[in-house]
Amino acid sequence: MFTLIILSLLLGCGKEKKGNADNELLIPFKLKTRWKHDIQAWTQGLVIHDGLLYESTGQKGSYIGIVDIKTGKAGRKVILDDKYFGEGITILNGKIYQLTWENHVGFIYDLKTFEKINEFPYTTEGWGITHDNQHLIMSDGTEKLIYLDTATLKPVKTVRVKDEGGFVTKLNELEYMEGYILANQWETNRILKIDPQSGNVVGILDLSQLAQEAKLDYPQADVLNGIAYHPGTKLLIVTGKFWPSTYVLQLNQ
Ligand SMILES: [Ca+2]
Repeated sequence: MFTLIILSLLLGCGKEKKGNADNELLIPFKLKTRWKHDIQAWTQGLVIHDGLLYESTGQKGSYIGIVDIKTGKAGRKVILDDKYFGEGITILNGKIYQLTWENHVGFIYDLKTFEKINEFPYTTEGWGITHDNQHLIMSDGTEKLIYLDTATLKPVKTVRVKDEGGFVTKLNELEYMEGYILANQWETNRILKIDPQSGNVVGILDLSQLAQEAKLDYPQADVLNGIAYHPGTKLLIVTGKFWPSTYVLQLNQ
């Protein structure tokens, strides 16, 4: 009996501690405005570059497009062949890098012309991608952030993301923000702020309210996905798969 009591106390304490730790990490934010989002867009990646919003999508007819924030529709597009399932994108040195999910190949496009200029292989699945100006950084659905050399496009380093409960898996869409990496954890309403030196989760953005609103506005709205950071205004732009809105947030951190 005594053992049971001790055990339940220990378990209870552990649970409470984890909950409090999560609360301490919560990043407060203010919703600045809403933009339209295409309810047919199965969002995989989101990027702001030179004042333009780029979105990549998955499923059949996966594309990369420049989004008109008044309509949510992508105007100029590059559409993948149906055998490819598109995933995240990032823009570096005049090029767009795009991952595919289970095809083990990434594509590189000229940013101005949208013409495909190269491909690169990888052995893992492809999920999210961003960069820190030195390396491309990709996720593969596990706890790993895989750093790629921009010249060889080969992995040079792996950071494993963890919180006090252990490794944090299902890292999906990524965004680099002021020395940290933001990662949406697939099938949750959370965006994690990660210290890339240690792999530690140092902040949590809980976007449950936005996900609820998206579902109320459009019941077919799926999971949170899509993070873009605008360094000039320090605003964060987020959306989700089939969400009717894209949200512009100011983080208080
Ligand atoms: Ca992104």
